[in-house]
Amino acid sequence: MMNTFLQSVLDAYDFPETLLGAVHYGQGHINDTYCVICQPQEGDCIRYILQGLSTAAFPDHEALMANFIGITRYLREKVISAGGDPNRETLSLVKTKDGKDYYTDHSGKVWRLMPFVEGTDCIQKATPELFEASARAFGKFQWLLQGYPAQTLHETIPHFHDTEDRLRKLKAAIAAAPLTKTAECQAEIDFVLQRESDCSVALQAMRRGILPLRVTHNDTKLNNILIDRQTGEGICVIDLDTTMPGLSINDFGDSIRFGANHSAEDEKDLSKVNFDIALYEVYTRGFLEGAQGSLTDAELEYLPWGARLMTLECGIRFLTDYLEGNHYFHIRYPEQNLDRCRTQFKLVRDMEEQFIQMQQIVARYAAGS
Ligand code: ADP
Ligand code: GN1
Ligand code: MG
Repeated sequence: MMNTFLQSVLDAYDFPETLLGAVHYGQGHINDTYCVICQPQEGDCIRYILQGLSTAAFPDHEALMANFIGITRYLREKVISAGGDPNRETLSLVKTKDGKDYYTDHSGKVWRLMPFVEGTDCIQKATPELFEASARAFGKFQWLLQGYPAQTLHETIPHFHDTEDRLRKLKAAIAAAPLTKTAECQAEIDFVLQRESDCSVALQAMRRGILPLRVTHNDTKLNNILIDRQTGEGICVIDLDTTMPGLSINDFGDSIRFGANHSAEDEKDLSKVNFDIALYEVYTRGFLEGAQGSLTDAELEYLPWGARLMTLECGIRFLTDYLEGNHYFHIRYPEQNLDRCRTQFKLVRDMEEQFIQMQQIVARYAAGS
């Protein structure tokens, strides 16, 4: 049985096939994602992804969808001219009955419908081969968007990877939270306060003109890429909602944060949470291959900082959300954001200890690229 609000969203679309139903889908933390299943008269069922955009995360849905349309159109052309399959190698939208790109429900929430990219896997943990494939795809994504008119992109979440601002927001959350809650998180709060100056490393380099702004994805988790089941290549980069001007080192870094370890993001047993430098190495190799020489020497030099900073920043964000009552990230239980924060800080510690090796690895592959 489909609930009535979902039915009313689906009523906005014309499905040529018989609509069987819609089920919750995927492991994203932000949008409300459903898989819609339809049965044609003959042949296999046809699937779609239906997403209700998060109102907590995205203040301006129109701007977000304008970015989505611009980027996917651009990528489509690039894929076609490279002889690829545009229906598998980039996302697209299904129009509503009245010809619109998305549907706005009575509460103002925006919904979009996309063809499901079939024959792919979306994974949470990778083998070294698949991790390297995802790195090639994210590196290539950045390379493909080099010529995109960045000035036409909207900033869908202001200050998204502004780590200094994330720190300020954490401090405000600490000040506003009940004492019992801040006491519970004292070790994590101290961890951040000892690293205040780190929060400025990439931003200062950007302000000084050392690191260039590029069109970047900004949310390069392994589960934001679809891997072709036949070839094992990262075929389609998804979750384009934060694609906007940013730093290349953050795209590199966020993938390392999520993928260069063997535990879940919310693992409670921290003895299982360990940064895996061998995975870091294969990712570095793949990312540089995908970026095809487009990174400057300074960007290469700062890549290891990207990993440390994205991991620290993400931990700060989980902690802030926990202190503020979990209004941003989807959770399954009340302490999940605190558990997530703790894994991030454990990984930061590991990266700090192995930072010289991380720099040496980048230098080795940069010299070979
Ligand atoms: P969130 O912002 O909540 O992470 P995503 O856009 O990443 O939302 O979508 C959540 C999940 O839905 C993805 O991790 C993936 O499993 C799945 N997904 C999204 N779009 C598609 C698609 N077009 N085809 C197949 N799976 C998809
Ligand atoms: C969110 O949307 P999703 O689940 O792919 C978040 C990222 C965080 C990540 C942590 C728009 O990613 O910034 O790094 O959770 N996305 C947004 O897992 O805030
Ligand atoms: Mg996602």
